[in-house]
Amino acid sequence: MIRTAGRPANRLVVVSNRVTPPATDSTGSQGGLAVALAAALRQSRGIWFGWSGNQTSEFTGQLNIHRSQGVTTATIDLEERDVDEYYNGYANRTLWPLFHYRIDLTEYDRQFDAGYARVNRRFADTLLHIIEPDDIIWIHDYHLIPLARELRARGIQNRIGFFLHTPWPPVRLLTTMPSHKQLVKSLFDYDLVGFQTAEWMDTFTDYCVREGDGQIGVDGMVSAFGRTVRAGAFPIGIDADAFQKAARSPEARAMAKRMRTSIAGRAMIVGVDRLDYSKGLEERFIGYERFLADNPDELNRVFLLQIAPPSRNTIGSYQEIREKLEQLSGRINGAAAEVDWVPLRYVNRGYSRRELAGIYRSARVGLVTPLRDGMNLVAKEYVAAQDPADPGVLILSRFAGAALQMPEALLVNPYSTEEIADSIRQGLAMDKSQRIRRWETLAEGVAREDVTAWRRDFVAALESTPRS
Ligand code: ADQ
Repeated sequence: MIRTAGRPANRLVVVSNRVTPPATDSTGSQGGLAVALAAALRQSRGIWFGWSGNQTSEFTGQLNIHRSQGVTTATIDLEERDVDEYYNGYANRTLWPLFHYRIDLTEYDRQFDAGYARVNRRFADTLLHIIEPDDIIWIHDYHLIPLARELRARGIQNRIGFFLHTPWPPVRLLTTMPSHKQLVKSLFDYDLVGFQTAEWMDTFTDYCVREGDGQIGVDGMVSAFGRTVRAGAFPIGIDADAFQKAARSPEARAMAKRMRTSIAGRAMIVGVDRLDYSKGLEERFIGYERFLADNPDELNRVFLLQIAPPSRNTIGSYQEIREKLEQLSGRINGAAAEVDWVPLRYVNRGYSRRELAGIYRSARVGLVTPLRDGMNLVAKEYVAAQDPADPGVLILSRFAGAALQMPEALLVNPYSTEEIADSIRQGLAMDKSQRIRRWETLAEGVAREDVTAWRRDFVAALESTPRS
């Protein structure tokens, strides 16, 4: 329950594109946002509103309310056209690649714009029936940037905050989008706009100064387009306590035992990612291939387990990355495998959080090398799951938001095949005392800057933001 200065907390209304009730949290197909929000909501008296994931032939706006494992959810179904134009279109073919610096994959289409605006209106129309005067409204991610504007147009006066889970792109990339000003202006209908890191916040304020004739004031106040909003950095964390407990659970132990048998005295390197081009999987495979070529003595003594459940697989760029990875894994295994050893185990399915914790704990190296990532929760989960007496080594991309909080990891440039190969060798060779020293600092940070701190800091900042 959120409490500020001894008075009862206001109710928290969390809004995100997809709502995944915690009971279904076993397949791993949900991303970091869903995992973090379920944890944040369990700790507060609140309600989580968004799309159910179901499609209907016609939008009805009917609300489905559920309560599961301490979290109340309110969902709506979307029309097939909404899913095409808003979700698969504007959100995942325009904003996602653009916000991850991939203008080569970014598609601009007016139908997508129209679908995005329509779904944001539909969200606002339905939310009106839920919002009470003292509620605090917290809207998440790039799918719902204009939602505050729509709510304000319907007379909602509540405090409304927005948190972006992805990076914010540099001005020169963002301005390739035809409707960039309209999109950014709509952020000024929030009271508070949160980013994962100071770096993404700086690129946002840079845009405001250059394109919106803006000025930066004290305490994160940004004025542009004749309006003012407060901006801040709120690095998201994991539910570290729960994850450590998960790592000691019977399911995790059983998985660790199963892994020990299958590892058979070798060293395991692990990667766990949604199958997404932003995660640098292709570059990671090539870096690992290079490591094997540079270190023939390691053949048959090490293997990489890459777990990558497919996501967004109706989109062409996701089908392409999947095909590339299948080819690459075939090439790596074809070149080096022996009758009793394959260098790369490539697994396209999800695991429960407890199983995942057991897998992380069994790995000597955690390989987390996104090309660009808002934060990256896998890096934090890997650290939280380690055995304090014999922890593994985290290799982390310097382009993940998490790198700013985790300098004790081996930081790498994920575009450099040599750096990936060298860091794998360094990670495998690191002696126990150095592993423990680095891990202790990392684990302390993961525990301190956890999901509770993230929620508490964001909500406190939202509550204390002056109203204009
Ligand atoms: P994602 O891009 O989804 O999240 P990430 O932060 O790594 O990326 O979170 C992935 C989550 O999915 C982790 O909790 C992980 O355990 C889980 N997961 C992945 N593969 C799995 C599998 N095979 N089985 C089970 N679980 C699996 C977005 C942003 C990130 C940001 C988060 C939270 O892109 O930058 O860190 O939101 O803000």
